[in-house]
Amino acid sequence: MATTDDAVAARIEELRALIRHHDYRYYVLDSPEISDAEYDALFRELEELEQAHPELITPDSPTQRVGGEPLPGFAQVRHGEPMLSLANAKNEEELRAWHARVVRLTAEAGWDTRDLRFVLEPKIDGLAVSLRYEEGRFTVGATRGNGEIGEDVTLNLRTIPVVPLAMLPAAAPFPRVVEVRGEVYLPLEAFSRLNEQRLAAGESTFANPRNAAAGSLRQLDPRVTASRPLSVWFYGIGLVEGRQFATHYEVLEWLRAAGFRVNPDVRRVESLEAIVEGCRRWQERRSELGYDIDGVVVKVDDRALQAALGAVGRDPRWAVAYKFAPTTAQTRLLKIHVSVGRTGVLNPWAELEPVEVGGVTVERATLHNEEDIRRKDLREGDMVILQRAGDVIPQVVAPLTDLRTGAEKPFHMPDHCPSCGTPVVRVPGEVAVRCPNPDCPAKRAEAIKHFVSKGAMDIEGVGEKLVERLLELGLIRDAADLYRLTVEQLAHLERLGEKSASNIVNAIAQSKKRPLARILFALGIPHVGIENAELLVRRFGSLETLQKASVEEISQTPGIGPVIAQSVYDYFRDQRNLDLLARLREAGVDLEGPKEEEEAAAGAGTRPLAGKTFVLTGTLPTLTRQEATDLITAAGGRVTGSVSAKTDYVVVGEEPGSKLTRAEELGIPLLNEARLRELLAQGEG
Ligand code: JCF
Repeated sequence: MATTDDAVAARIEELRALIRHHDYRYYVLDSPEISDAEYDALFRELEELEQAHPELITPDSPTQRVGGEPLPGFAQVRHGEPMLSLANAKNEEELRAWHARVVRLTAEAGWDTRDLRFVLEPKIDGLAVSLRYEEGRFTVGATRGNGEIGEDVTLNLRTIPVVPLAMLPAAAPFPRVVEVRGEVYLPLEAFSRLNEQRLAAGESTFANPRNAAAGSLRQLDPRVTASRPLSVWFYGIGLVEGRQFATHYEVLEWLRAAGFRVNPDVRRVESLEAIVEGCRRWQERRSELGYDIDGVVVKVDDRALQAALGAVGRDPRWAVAYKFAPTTAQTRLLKIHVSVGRTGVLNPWAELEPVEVGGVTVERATLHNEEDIRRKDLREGDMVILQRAGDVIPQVVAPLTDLRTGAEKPFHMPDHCPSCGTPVVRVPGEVAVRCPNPDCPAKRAEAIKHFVSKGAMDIEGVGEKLVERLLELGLIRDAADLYRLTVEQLAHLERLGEKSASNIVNAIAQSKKRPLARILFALGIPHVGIENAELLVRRFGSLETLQKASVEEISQTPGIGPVIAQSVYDYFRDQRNLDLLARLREAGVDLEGPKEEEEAAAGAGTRPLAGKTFVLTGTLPTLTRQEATDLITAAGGRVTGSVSAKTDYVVVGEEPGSKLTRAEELGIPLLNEARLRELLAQGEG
C-alpha cells in the first residue's frame, strides 16, 4: 500500500517537473520539444492522479493555476524593497547627459570608469508587478501600487501561463526570499481581438494594450484574468535573501535559468555609442515585436555600483528610460468619406482631428471596408484609438465607447458611386462594393495614377495632382493620351514652366521602353501586382500570346491561381481594354516580347534568389536593412520578418536578435553580408 502511494507521489512529482520543463521550452525559450498533444497527455495524467489523490495536491502544481471564487476586494501588499520608477530621457541628448552624469558619479565614488558596463532592454508598455518566491515557490504577487504598497493579485498572476509557480532546479540553490519584478502586458494581436469581442458583446473597449492588461490583471474574479492571453517579461529583482548577484546581467541569466521569461534581446554594452546605437535599433524594430514598447531601459550593470549611485526619490540614478514617441493616440473621427479605387472598389476612409502619433501628424486613415467599420462599430463623431506601427499607414483600432454622447452617426456604404452616381454592386462573397461604370471618372483617374506610379511606368514628374488637372482640363482621358501631350500644352498649365514641361514630355516618352512586366502591371488588371505580372511575362513572353491564352493555360503558370487567371482572361475580353492597348501601341509603347534584359532575367540570369525566403537580423557591416531587402528582392528573393521552417536563409549581422537563436534551432543556413553578396553575384555576368 505504502509503496503504491509512494510510486504515485513520485510519478506526480515527475509529471510536475516534466510539465515545468516543457512550459519553459514553450514560453521562455519559444522552442517546444514535444507536440501539444503530448503535452496535453502529461497534463491529463497529472490531473487524473491528483483527482484520485487529492491529498497530494500542492499549490505549486501546474494544475492549480485557476481556482476559487472571486475576491471581495484586493488585499494590500508591502513590497520587501520599494519598486522604483525610471527617469526619462526624451531624446539622444538627454541620454548622453545621463551617461555623462553616471560617468562623473562613478569616478566620484572612487570606481574605475573603464569598468562601466550597461544593460539595454526594451521598456515594455504594460503593468509592473512584483512576485515573491520563497524557497523557489511563488507565494504572493502584487501590482506596483505607489511603489511601497501594491495590490495583492496573486490569484490572477497564477493564471498567467508564463508565471512560474515553482522555479526550475537549474536555478538552485534557491534564495530564501526573492522578489521577481516584471511587466505584465497584452500582445497587440490579443488586444485587437479582445476589443472586437467586447464590441460584439456590447461592452466598452480598452484604449490601448496597457489599459487592457491592467484591466485584465486587476480583476476580482481570476477566471476573467485566465481568459485574457496576458504575458510577462521579467526584468529584475527587488528584495533578495540568501543569494548574491554581482551584476544585473547575472540576475537576468539566473532568472532565465529559473524559468522566467526574460527578453532574449537584452544586451550588455560598454560604450555610450553602443547605448545610442542599441536604442536606435529597438526603435527600428519596434513595429515588428508584436507587443508595445515605449522605450529602452538602460541600466548600470554592476549591482554594487548601482547601490553606490543610489536614487533621487523613486528614480534610480543608475537607470534611465529612453522614451519613444507613443504609437497610439486618441482623436476624433470627424467624418467617414468614400473614395473610388481604380477597379471601382469603394474605399471608406476617416477624416480625423489632426493628432500626433509616432512622431507624425495624422489626419486621415483608411477604414478598409464596410464590414471592418461595422465590426469595429466606428461612428462619425466617435473618439477613436489610432495606432501607427513603424512607418505603416495609421489604423483606426476602435472607438472609445465610454465617451459616446449619443450624437455619433453610424456609417452606411452609399448605394450610388460618389463619383458618377451609378448604383453600386455587391459581389456575392466579397466584402467590397464596386462602381460598375467603366467610364466612372474616379476610376479613370485612379487607373492613370496607377499607370504613372513608381512601381508601374514610373513617369517622373507626373504625380496624382497633375493627372487630376490634365483630366479636368480634358487634356487626357486615359493613359494612352499621356503620350500625345505636347510641351506647349503642359507649359500653359499653372506653375509649370517650359523646362519642366519638356522634362515631363521626355519622361513620358522614355516610359515607352519599360519592361513588359511593368507595362502589364501598369494596366491595372485586378489581382495582377508586379510579381504576378513577372510570372505571366516569363511564361507567355508577349502580351499577344497572353491575350490569346485560355483561363486554363493562364492558370498553369506557376504561382498563378484560378482567380487571377480569370481576371487576366476577362481583361482581354473587354473591348475598352483592347482599345486602350491598341492606342498605347499606336503611341509607341513597346508591347512586344521581352526586351533583351528581360530575356536574361527570365533565364537563370539575374534572379539568382528566385523563390528563396530570407530573414534579416542584426546590423550588417555596410548595408542598411532597406538596402539588403532591396537587393534580395531585386534578385527575386523575399524578405520576411520571422524565422520559420519555410525560411531559406537568415542573414546575420552584429548583435543579432532572437531570430538567430530560432534559426539555429531550426538548422537554417546562416549568411553574413559577404556570403549574401556572393549569392547575389551568382546571377551577374
Ligand atoms: O519594461 C519595463 N517597463 C521596465 C520597467 C523595465 C525595467 O528594467 C525597469 C522598469 C521600471 C523600473 N526597471 C526599473 C528599475
